[in-house]
Amino acid sequence: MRITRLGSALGARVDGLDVTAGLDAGTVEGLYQALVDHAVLVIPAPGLTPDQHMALGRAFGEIEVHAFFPNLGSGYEQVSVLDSAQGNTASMWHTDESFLPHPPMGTLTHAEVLPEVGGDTLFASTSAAYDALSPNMKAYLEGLVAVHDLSRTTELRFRFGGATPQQYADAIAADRRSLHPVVRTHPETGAKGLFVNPTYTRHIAGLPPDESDAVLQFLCRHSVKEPFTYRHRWADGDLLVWDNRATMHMVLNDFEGHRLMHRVSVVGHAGG
Ligand SMILES: O=C(O)CCC(=O)C(=O)O
Repeated sequence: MRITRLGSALGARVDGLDVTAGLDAGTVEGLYQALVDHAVLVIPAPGLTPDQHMALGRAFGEIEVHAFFPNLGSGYEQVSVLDSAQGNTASMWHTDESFLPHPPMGTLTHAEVLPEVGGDTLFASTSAAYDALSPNMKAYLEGLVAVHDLSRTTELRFRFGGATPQQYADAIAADRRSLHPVVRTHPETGAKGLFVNPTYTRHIAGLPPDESDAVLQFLCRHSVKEPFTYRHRWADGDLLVWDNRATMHMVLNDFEGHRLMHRVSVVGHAGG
């Protein structure tokens, strides 16, 4: 297994590994360490089948059924499908399912169909963003807690005519939200990272609404400044693994044609 860095803040390419063949315990350990070190891994995996994809996810832990993406169905519920033809392109910055009490620790996404050009995925390091804050801002954020709410996405679509009033009402009734510290400590590295995102974070608890809005707007903009990011241009068969405890990501919705991804997420635990 050869690891080559791809970005200054995060991202590395892994070569010399046939993930379709199954991995022994030592290799899984090495891969996990590489994930902790680089936060995003790019692994060539042409022809990866859903069974192999799930097996690889299980090497990192229990795999989940995604809260809202469609999946491959019977026996393959843990393989969710992001199909641009169904209107599913995750084009706003987010950390996966941050509205859950324990968001996934990581996600493995495999390119099934790629557009001829475009549709890159951007990643941002939450610890690089935290480290670059002023000491005054770090002190201000200490102890703050934010509400992450799945219905925020439906609300945004509703406001722009992409969801019906009933869908919006159902999303609110489903009440999928959790409180998380604004600054989270990574359980493996001990690094502090900013944990807010414009997709799910609704407000910071206990602050006046205008102050909460202003702080969140600042943090969300700050988090994705270029020095903290890696931009991935997909090649056929690429498998990306990201540490969801250390990153945010979004897809650039700049493409024409079909983009179809299969994704498997690994369940997260208390403390990350
Ligand atoms: O399609 C991608 O490149 C990223 C997908 C994504 O945002 C997600 O799985 O949450």
